Amino acid sequence: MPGVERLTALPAALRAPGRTLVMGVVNVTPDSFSDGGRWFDADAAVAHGLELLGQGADLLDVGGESTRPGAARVPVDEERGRVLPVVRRLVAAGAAVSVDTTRASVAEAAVDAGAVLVNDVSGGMADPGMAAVVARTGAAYVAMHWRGHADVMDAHDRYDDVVADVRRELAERVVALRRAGVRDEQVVLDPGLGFAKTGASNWPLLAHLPELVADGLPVLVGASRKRFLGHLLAGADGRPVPPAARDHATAAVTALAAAAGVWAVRVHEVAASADAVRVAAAWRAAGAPPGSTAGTTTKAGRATVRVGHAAGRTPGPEGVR
Ligand code: PMM
Repeated sequence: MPGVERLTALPAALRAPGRTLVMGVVNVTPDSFSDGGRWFDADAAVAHGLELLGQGADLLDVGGESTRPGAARVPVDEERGRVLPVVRRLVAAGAAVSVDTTRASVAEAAVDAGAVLVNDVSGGMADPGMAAVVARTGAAYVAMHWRGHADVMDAHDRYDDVVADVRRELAERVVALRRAGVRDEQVVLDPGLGFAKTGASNWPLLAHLPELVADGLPVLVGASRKRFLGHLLAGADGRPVPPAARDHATAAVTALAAAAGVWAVRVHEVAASADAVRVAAAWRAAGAPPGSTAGTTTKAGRATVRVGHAAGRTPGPEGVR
């Protein structure tokens, strides 16, 4: 998992555990496409977060604004009121918490409340104050590839070469973040599956994950229950299967993304992905050179045994093109 050791903004356990991490989704929203409204109440959201931890989530991503295609924006006070109580309570319960927001003020308040990571699906483009907050707080930061808010994003699915274009636009975000004082040690990149990417644009990004990983910063992948999986699994009538029927396909993506060396996957259903990342770690370890200290991670102990070659490579920031 190249670059992960350098993610010093995160607690050590989330930096180089020898396997891909599983981020469990806690949507405190009435209208997310995948689980709309199920955890809208703060008590239900906290209980759900704790359940995901029990299933093996390494961190919990708390969000208060739906990014489903076509969604309207939520007023900032409403978003803050949704996420902060949940962040506080999950942090108090000992969880590593990330806040899924594009707003600098919400990110700052969540970090004050104990969040260790800001997950910004806009990569700093939605709020010009975001990069400064990330620089000032020193929190870890996911910069996702993004071209516009949910109400317009599908119209931005136009690429000459989706892999090259996404890598280039992410690299531009890294440059902007550096200019604002954000350190590379804080940054995780995400290709933004489903965001300004309908259907076919998502598959090349997955197939070429090793290139994004090799660019040198840790990578997060969020394929969970997304439309392109629904279309892939469509029956004879051509209708996409509903979000809740996409979890097995999500776990398959987790296994393949973990084999490609991503730092973390963001998923709604944690148990299958928690198994999948351990399968991938064992697989990678068995391919390590004979005589190396390759090992595997066990579910029972959540042991963090380093996985052979996964720990070896740490390209410099110049690797990020
Ligand atoms: N996808 C969603 C929300 N947040 N964050 C990151 N970093 N990457 C993603 O792919 C991503 C995200 C949309 O899914 P949801 O509405 O079910 O949370």
